[in-house]
Amino acid sequence: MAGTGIILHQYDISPFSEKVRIVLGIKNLDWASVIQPVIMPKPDLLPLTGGYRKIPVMQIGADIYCDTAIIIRELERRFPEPSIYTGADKGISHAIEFWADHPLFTIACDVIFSGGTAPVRGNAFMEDREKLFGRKFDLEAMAANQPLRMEQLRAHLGWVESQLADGRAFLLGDKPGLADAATMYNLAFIRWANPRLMDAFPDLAKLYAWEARVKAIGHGRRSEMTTAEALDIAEGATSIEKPATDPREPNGLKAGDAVTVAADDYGRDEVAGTLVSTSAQHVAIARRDPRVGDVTLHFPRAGFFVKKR
Ligand SMILES: N[C@@H](CCC(=O)N[C@@H](CS)C(=O)NCC(=O)O)C(=O)O
Repeated sequence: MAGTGIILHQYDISPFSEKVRIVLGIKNLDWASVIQPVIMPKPDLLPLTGGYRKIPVMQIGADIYCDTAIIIRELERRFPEPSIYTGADKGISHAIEFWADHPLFTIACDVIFSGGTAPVRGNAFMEDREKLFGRKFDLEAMAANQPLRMEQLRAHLGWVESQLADGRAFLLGDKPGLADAATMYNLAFIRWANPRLMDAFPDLAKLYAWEARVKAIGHGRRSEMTTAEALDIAEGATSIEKPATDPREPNGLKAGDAVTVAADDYGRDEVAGTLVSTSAQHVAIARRDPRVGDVTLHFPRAGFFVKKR
């Protein structure tokens, strides 16, 4: 077990996991990797998450962090040095993260899924992802759009190149931070799927040099853990979260409320629990599961809906 107690439920090709792994590298932390399935079912993940199926999920004892935004926020809170912020960039770093996780990630998926690595209709992976997104994919339309998406990718990557124009080593200065991790995982995803797509932009020399620098950061110190070990750790631990709801909650949420939490984009499975704590950036709910006992689940507020049951 890693001395930090960090357990990352993930799989190696998961782009969002790569975002967290880079942050673990920036902070040079030791962590345990628990490999979870790439598609449903996920019988050794759902007891921890109450139905949230996306990857990665971070576990520290009986505290379960769902979504990379809350995972990284918690890593920064528990392990502040070196910081994911490089200076006066706390707001803009999260705005860059949201851009990377939504429009940039969507473009990355579109160029990959129709750019020479097109998945085959009817295979288990595609069927799983169609369920995740709640719609049938129109593969012909995606393939037709792929050249147009490449133009958009070039425009977005052009912003990265401009950001590096003054010779800085990383996006917001001399040190790597959240903006680098969030931007980089998309590029690593495209490169993993099809290096030809990533190498299609000869005018982006500074971006390619930056890509190599971020890659060199590595992933901190990783060890392997089984799903059973992780579930046993949750069962034997107690959450550290204390009841503390924000008195300025816009809709009057308070500790003890029965609520559901769900993503507002894709994979909208509702997780039910009892409200423990809130802030503008965080919500924690408690729930009990027969396998792991009492656990506390943490989600970000941006990108999620919290509803009273
Ligand atoms: N907003 C989520 C997105 C996570 C996400 O979409 N993860 C992908 C893998 S990289 C996923 O869960 N795909 C479905 C699956 O693995 O079952 C986050 O930041 O963690």
